[in-house]
Amino acid sequence: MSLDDRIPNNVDLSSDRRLQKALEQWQPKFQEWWMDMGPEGFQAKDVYLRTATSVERDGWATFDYVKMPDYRWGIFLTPEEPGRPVGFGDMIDQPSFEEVPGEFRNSLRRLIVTQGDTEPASVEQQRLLGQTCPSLYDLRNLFQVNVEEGRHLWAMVYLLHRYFGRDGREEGDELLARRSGNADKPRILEAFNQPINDWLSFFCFTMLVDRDGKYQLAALAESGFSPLRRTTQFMLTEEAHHLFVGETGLGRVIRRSAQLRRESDGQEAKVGGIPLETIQRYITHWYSYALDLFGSEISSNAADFFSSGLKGRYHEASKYSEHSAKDQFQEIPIIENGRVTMKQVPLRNAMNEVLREEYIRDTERAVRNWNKIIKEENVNFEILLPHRRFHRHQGEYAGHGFTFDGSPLPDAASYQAELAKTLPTARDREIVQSVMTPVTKPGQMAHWIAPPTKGINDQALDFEYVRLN
Ligand code: BYC
Ligand code: FE
Ligand code: FE
Repeated sequence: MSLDDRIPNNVDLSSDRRLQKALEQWQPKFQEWWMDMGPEGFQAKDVYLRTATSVERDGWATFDYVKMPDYRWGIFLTPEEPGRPVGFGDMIDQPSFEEVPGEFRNSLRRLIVTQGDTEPASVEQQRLLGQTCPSLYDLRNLFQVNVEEGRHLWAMVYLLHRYFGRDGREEGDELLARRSGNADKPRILEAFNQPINDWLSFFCFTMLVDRDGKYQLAALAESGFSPLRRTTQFMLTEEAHHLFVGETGLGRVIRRSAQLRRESDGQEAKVGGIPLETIQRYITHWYSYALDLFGSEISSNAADFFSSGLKGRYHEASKYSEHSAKDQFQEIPIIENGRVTMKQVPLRNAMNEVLREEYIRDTERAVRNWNKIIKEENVNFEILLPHRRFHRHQGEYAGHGFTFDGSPLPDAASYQAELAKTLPTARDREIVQSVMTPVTKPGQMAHWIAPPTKGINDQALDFEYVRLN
């Protein structure tokens, strides 16, 4: 571990002067981007942050007050696994790739760039949220997520610089040039161009979109390209907290809304809460965009990624016994003449759908837990996930109208009516905005959200997680 180098790392950066120099030239550009596009209004504040300082399973992070621009963004790979072969696809059992195989160069670069692009995008999307934080605890979690997404960008830029030479360096610069939501230079994937203007959206995003990140990273953590495998494995350690923030954040909003609904006879908006129906519509919005992130149900890209050993299935090594996925098929419902029809697809071409299914199961688990919370509060309401066909912009179902439950709709007008009922309305957004007033006294919580069950790193709930003075 070289923690005191200009760029903290465990990749022996100082032994490769050219690479070190190239990354040290990228570093000030990253810093400049962080000052421009990172959390607005809090760059000079002390934040109680964890910093990755080791890749051991226990004790990999150090907690302390840090000003965000001084955060030690580093390059950390999990330890080498000598002798671990490619685990799936056509190159199965051959030695893992330590350099980029020429024939896979383009697909690999595309995977790394797509992954890398999401990291700064999310920081851009979240940059104004500090100004309306529901508590110092939540404010700190927002910033923790933001600095770690910055580190994930570093992880991808390291791969680009180290393994892709000049075009890798150009891609590294492009990652700082695209902007979330910008019409001329948008981020690559659509969920990362959607605005996040309030904390309900933030919790939906970290619950549902960071969770796509978990599954994509896990698929890349099976990669036969060893540096990609090792870097994504370590990213997943940090990612767990992002998912915790999202899942418990939504759970806390749901609990508070249920309490206020009971106390106000179903008038939670009148007593400063967010109606459960509004929460439902926000979840519906973000879930449908998150499903798009898995790509087309039938994808030759996905088949290529799998064949070449670059991107596996979720827990490929531990969960499956057969790793070629050859001569196997998956039934995918497709749309033909306005009807849902089953189509047999080679399993390799269905890998996006296979990963999406893991994601859906995991999300359904979280929804069951939220519904338990609502029950505990003695309120009669159920959060539902829309059908996977509903409101999709990518893949087989894009361009077709479906109900929330997934039934085909005959025309554009009926689809528009369905969307008007199921997606956030102007009134929903108004209600949510109306409760977004900052709460910044240690230990205090905004009225619309229940407190968390415990603090960060065993600190008390009224710990000063961010020093604002
Ligand atoms: N929006 O065969 P298809 C995270 C494009 S999140 C816009 O369906 P493929 C994080 C696609 O690029 C995890 N465009 O797609 C979370 C292709 O374009 P081209 C991010 C889309 O390649 C929160 C065309 O449509 N990581 O880490 O099989 C905070 C048709 O392609 C979208 C990864 O995504 C979309 N939603 O699968 C911070 C992993 N979907 O080439 C961070 C790396 C597809 O025709 N990426 N397109 O111009 C991949 O594995 C694949 O690229 C995808 C798409 C799964 C995304
Ligand atoms: Fe990330
Ligand atoms: Fe994340």
